[in-house]
Amino acid sequence: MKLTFRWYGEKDSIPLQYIKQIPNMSGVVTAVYDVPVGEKWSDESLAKLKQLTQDAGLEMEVIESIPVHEDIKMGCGKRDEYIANYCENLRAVARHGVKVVCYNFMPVFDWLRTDMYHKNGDGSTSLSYSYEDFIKVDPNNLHLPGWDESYTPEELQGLLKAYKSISHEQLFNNLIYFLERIIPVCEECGINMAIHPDDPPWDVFGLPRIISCEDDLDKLFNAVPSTANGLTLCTGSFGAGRGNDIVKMAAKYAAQGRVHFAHLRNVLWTDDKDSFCETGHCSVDGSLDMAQIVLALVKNGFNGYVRPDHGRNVWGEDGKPGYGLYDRGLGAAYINGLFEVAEKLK
Ligand code: DNO
Repeated sequence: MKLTFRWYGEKDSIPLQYIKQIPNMSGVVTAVYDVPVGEKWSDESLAKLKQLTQDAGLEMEVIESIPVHEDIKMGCGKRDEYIANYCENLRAVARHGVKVVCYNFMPVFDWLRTDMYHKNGDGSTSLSYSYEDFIKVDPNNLHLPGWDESYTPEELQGLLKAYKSISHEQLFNNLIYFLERIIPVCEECGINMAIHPDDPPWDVFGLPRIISCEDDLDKLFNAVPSTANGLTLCTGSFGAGRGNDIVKMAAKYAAQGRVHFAHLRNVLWTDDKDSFCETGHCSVDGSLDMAQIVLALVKNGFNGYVRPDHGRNVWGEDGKPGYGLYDRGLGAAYINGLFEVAEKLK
């Protein structure tokens, strides 16, 4: 595996040098952040990112994400133009040595939580999702932690209304339409696409979600068989869905050569509904067996990119929720240990 770390570009408060100091760190996972969704990324922006990471002794082989415009997801408006731009972006990142592109196909919202600063008993804070808090949210008057500034209230209501007429099947067909056009470009320029699962893995506010479980993945891979059509195995996202057997999924999709990227983190199920809280990475802290997941990956030939995912805020750090330095650093150390043992003993 290649251990990586998410880095939000020059605006990230974590210096590249600190990332490089994490044992066995190979590179960063990053993106061009100052271009509106759907537009083209310039070679200059990519060259600059590449230069900065290279100067710090790090690689830039994974992009997370090239976001997908809502017109593509809804199958309307300027979708073909946005797909053409997407293809250009794939060619551009490939020219800068990128091998994997992580993306998602979740309507309107990407991840969703009800609290970004959930206070844990030990004084650390983490992202959490409470079923009780979620059902109190009024979809007509949405205020969501982390999303409040992404859309104006009118834009948000417009999007929610537009999606009312889009079924799961239509959304899936729109994903396939998109993949059928971009995967040949990926094959030509040596990129693997790694779709990120729905987080959490169920419909929210009546919005359809289509990458939530094993059946969804089977359907996706059957429709577009190229292995360039692959997966980001995000253990925390799938793991919030209690019906998902992550160890089985890790083994199955690694064996198919479809796991191009793994986000490794743990979650703790906190009630008998859907609620969960993000924890430290270790198995003992949450509901997922991280060692069995890593073993399943390694035994089935996984040799892709890995990153620690959301960390808590610990040791007084006031980091970007989920993306501080300390707890992700601890996660990285733990991931190194799991892989070393799995690879030696497999
Ligand atoms: C959350 C991330 C996601 C991920 C996107 C990929 O912290 O894992 O936002 O980057 O879903 O497109």
